[in-house]
Amino acid sequence: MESSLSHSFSPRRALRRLRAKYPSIDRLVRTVRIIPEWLRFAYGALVHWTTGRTPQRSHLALVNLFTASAGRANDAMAKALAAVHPPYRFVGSSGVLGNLGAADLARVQTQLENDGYCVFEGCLPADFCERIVQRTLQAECLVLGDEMATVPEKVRARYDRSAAKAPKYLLTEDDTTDIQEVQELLCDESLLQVAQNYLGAKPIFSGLSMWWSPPVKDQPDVEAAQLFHFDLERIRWLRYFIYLTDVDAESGPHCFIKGSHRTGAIPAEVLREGYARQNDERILQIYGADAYREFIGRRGTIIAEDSRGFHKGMMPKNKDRLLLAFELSSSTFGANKRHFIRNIHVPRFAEFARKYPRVYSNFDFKEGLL
Ligand SMILES: O=C(O)CCC(=O)C(=O)O
Ligand SMILES: [Fe+2]
Repeated sequence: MESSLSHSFSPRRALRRLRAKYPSIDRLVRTVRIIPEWLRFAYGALVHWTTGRTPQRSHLALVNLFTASAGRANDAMAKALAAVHPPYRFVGSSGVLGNLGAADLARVQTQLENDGYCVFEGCLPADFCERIVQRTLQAECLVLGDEMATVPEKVRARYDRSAAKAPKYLLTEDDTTDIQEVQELLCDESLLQVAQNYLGAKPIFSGLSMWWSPPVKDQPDVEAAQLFHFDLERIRWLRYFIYLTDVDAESGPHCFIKGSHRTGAIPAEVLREGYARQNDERILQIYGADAYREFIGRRGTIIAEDSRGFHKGMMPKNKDRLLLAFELSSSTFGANKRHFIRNIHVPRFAEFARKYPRVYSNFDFKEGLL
């Protein structure tokens, strides 16, 4: 009985054999299998176009399309976005990243495309960073970390640098955008120009976040992004990680795997696990120690990064770190999170919001502000 079963024809087994033998059949099967995901994505794109919000299932379809195509689906969508939303003509490209001329912009672009990151040092004066630090210490933060996941209500507290209790103290988005220095950065032409070049399309400030990472644990915290992962909240994006405190090997430097943002750079067996966190051993085994980057830098250092590649914040050992992160994307399709602007502290910010509306289209300005 057993042997007759094992010799009976199984369509699944036959298809598996055919796929292994003929790559074109394998490609066809994979294409057919992701058609429902494309349909969910298309439905979500329509909803997003009409309402500005993305259904959760359609955001998941974006993630599934990324993992099923090793990033090719995102590349195709990004090309379409670039055609529909071609770049702005910004007046200049000087700002905190430097006095960027055409040759500098080309060099940055090449490095971002090839390596996935570009580090700019000494972008912000120490007193500029310190003013942000002081503002964050007066704000009520969201207290986050793996241990907090079991607490049903959101816990809020001020961050006390000498008595931290959790691995992440996140400022609310609205408090972050209410800081004068942050608003100055929001209308910085060097940040806008580099992002626009990378996206090939008008950039949108699609996500801002700022948080303290204190040394409170002896194991990396998943919630605080201390294990390798790739971000996938958008179709195509560039992130700026801005150090507001000095960061050395003890204070949880940001880490990136050079080149892992490139299409096809994530092996199929890793992609099959979907959107999963990975341990250091596996990542180093795949990419080699040569590709590993750990960004040590004084406050005022800015890392431009395509966080579609593997990255993490290292667990701080004995010093804390304050980081401000900007995400600029060619579309807000994906995670639904808008920012509220309750005050204008920098006239140029309002001027830019009027002049380049798409850049600030993910912000809700309090009535009468613009
Ligand atoms: O803390 C860091 O350096 C990385 C943060 C991160 O990966 C994220 O916010 O997605
Ligand atoms: Fe991340």
